[in-house]
Amino acid sequence: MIIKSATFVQSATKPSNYPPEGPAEVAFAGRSNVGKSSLINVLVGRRGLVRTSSTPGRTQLLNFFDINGEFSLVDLPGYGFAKVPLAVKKQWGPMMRTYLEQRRSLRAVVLLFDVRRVPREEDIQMLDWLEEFEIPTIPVITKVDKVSRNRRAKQIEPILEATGLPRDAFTLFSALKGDGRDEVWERIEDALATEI
Ligand SMILES: Nc1nc2c(ncn2[C@@H]2O[C@H](COP(=O)(O)OP(=O)(O)O)[C@@H](O)[C@H]2O)c(=O)[nH]1
Ligand SMILES: [Mg+2]
Repeated sequence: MIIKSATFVQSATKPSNYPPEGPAEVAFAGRSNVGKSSLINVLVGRRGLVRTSSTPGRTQLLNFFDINGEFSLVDLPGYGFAKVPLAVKKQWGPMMRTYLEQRRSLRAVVLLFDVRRVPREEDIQMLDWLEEFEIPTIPVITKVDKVSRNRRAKQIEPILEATGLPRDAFTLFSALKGDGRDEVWERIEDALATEI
């Protein structure tokens, strides 16, 4: 993928604020701090395009980015951030479900798992919704640089167990080292090219 332009379009919480339906879209989901924004920045090769480690308030929005004027990437609100007020936490489920159910341009969701963490309820909830709405899923295990190569197989066992997905469903990724970048792009390009 050659990136000619990557620009922030707008933030939204509800469909009336989404950009108009049109270009094919791929969204990124996962708990707060799992590395969604870092993954997007590495993919497009723009370190500052998406704010990383931003305040919880800002992360509770859908952030739409235009790439090459050809397709969109969407940074979805994270979950599991301790400092988010309860009222905001309660909005996460409906906000996510609404987007997944209504967004016709959506071609796939990249779902991120931290190599060091056991998946939580919301991760499984996301997988269930993606299945319910028949949205192709690209599961990615991030921060693999935090675990030595010979411990990785053991380390990801709880993720395989909790998700019920086979090892080869996952792409291993590191924003720090760039591992997995090409593989994630390939999977995104396949999804963008597929009519659903
Ligand atoms: N070592 C390492 N740190 C990462 C990686 N991806 C993200 N991080 C760090 O994890 C923190 C959260 O990342 P961010 O992209 O903001 O997560 P988000 O909340 O899911 O968007 C930041 O401090 C990142 O620098 C990775 O692959 N390896
Ligand atoms: Mg983020």
